Amino acid sequence: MSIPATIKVKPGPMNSPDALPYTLPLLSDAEAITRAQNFSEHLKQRRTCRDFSADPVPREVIEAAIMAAGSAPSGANHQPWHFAVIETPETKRAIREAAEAEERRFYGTAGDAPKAGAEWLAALADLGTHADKPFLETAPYLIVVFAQRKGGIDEDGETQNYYVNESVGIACGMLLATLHVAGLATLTHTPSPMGFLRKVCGRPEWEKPVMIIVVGRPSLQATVPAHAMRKKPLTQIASWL
Ligand code: IYR
Repeated sequence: MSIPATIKVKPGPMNSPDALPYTLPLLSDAEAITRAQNFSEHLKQRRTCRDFSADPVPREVIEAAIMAAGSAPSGANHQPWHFAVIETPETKRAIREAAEAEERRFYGTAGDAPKAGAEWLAALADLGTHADKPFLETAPYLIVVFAQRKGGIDEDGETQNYYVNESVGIACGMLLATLHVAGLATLTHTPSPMGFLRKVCGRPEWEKPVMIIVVGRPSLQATVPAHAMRKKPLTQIASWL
């Protein structure tokens, strides 16, 4: 394959005075299609995993995935996220205990009526989830994702942030994609409510915990619910106008 030419874009009048040229490799249509299809096929193999092995994974993979997440687009480029990486057994245990206590209230296995409505519980029946979350202790890493309501780019805790949910959502997608490319299994876990994570991770009150991303290798017994394999076709998720 020949080395792709590059397009150089001249800083134009719409750009800031210190704008830098933006270049991308110029791919043939065939190459662009192949790359997009291959990447799509690869990403489609990602499954949510709920049964992790205790095998360690390299810290460098986690670091690279967080750097990928940190390169996500964000409102005013304020990068309104923080990733707390949990690796010690004590902190994992603290998170598991607090999360399971909330989940027992959610599923109604704590004695009281479930906090989740009947429709929600019925929707989860397809996935077979329940209040026990052993993976929070088994998996080698938990990444707790925080959204910063304020902080700006210099994290002074004062400046307003913008499109925080959207920005953090995109960053989480890039984190998951990078971990998948590295051959690791992930689970987006959202105990509700999850305010306890702020305290466990020592984060300030203006940060909102968004999710726990559990990272590791699937256990040898790991399975995927058939329901999770059902993905909507292109015709259902896209329209062309
Ligand atoms: N947080 C609970 C419930 C749960 C909710 C949704 I929506 C899911 O897609 C999966 C689980 C739990 O983790 O079990």
